[in-house]
Amino acid sequence: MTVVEDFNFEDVVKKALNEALKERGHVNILIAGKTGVGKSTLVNAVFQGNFAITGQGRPVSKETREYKKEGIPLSIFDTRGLEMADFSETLRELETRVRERNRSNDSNQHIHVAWVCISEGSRRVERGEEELVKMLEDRNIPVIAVITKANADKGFRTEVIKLLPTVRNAVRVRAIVEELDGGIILPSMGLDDLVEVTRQVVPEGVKRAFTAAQKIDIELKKTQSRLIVTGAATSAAVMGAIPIPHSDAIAIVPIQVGMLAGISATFGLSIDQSFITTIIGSVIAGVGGTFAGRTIVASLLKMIPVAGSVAGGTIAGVTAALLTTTIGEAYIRVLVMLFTQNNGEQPTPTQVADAFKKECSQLAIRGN
Ligand SMILES: Nc1nc2c(ncn2[C@@H]2O[C@H](COP(=O)(O)OP(=O)(O)OP(=O)(O)O)[C@@H](O)[C@H]2O)c(=O)[nH]1
Ligand SMILES: [Mg+2]
Repeated sequence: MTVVEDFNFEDVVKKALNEALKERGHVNILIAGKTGVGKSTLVNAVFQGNFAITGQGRPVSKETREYKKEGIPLSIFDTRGLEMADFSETLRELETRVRERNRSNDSNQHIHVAWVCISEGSRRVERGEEELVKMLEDRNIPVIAVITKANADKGFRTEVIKLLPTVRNAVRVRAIVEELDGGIILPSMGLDDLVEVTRQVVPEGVKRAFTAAQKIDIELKKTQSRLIVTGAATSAAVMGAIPIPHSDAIAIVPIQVGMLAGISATFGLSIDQSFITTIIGSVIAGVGGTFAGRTIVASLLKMIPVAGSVAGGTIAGVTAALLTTTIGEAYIRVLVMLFTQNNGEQPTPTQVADAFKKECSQLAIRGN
């Protein structure tokens, strides 16, 4: 039996999907702060999917709730009660949970970063907040102080850093557009800084999950996706250079399917098998007109049972790499456009498939 006959399209897709999800990981963020400081508003401003207002969340302890959303690789642990006179009970409970989670062998379970939110208008840091920061740093969880509802610093940020010396950074944010008397409009601010600072401190293994879940910095999704394209192009070049008759074009298909799944995951699309199959359909429909495209399409079709009679072809290493890069870059362009149009929220599978098909057919025109 040859390598070619071993391939099964469904298996290729399933494997690509599992790997993309595994490599993306899951990021867990603890958000603490007095009631009303703007935690939920902040979460909704930074992350996809109206995270904090969708439902009540699962109670983790008396004062903490966990928020998750299908398809988004993020959990938010929303904690309050630290301003209460008996905050030590809240803190102890939280410490137990954090210790349990961070002992897990599965790093996707750990709390990776904490945002301790203090409203700028309050002009003070509470004892409970100081103790919380200390407790988290003792457990090696990086803390970022978030100064919410920012509109007049008056030296407060410096004060926060002085009182909470172990925080990695203190970021002033305004999560919503604010309208002052007299029609003065203050735009939102600081969200991009908060995303950048947070991305820097989360562990390497969940940076992709964080990049996917946030909706502020689309460039970040693009940069991270380009690394996937480069890796895939290199693998494709290697595969294309191995002289196995009739199998080399087929051999690069899993690489390209993996690349498309990886980019989808990095942008924060909710992906499943049918989604990936659909976007591969977009490539086939769009790029099929070019010479190099025909080779690839032929090999793709061969793996889809209905079209099994179409012959596979051979493809040179350089062509394989170039084609992989072209398809990857086209897909990134499409996702950047759609996410930007959608203010960082994910487009529907149909929107992605249609736009990608269109982009690929433009490639076909250029390629001829
Ligand atoms: N002006 C202004 N108002 C804000 C900002 N962020 C939040 N708010 C307002 O503050 C109020 C409380 O915000 P939430 O996000 O519900 O606060 P929270 O911390 O989640 O409150 P709890 O869930 O009760 O602990 C809402 O009316 C928000 O619109 C901001 O940056 N500027
Ligand atoms: Mg809230």
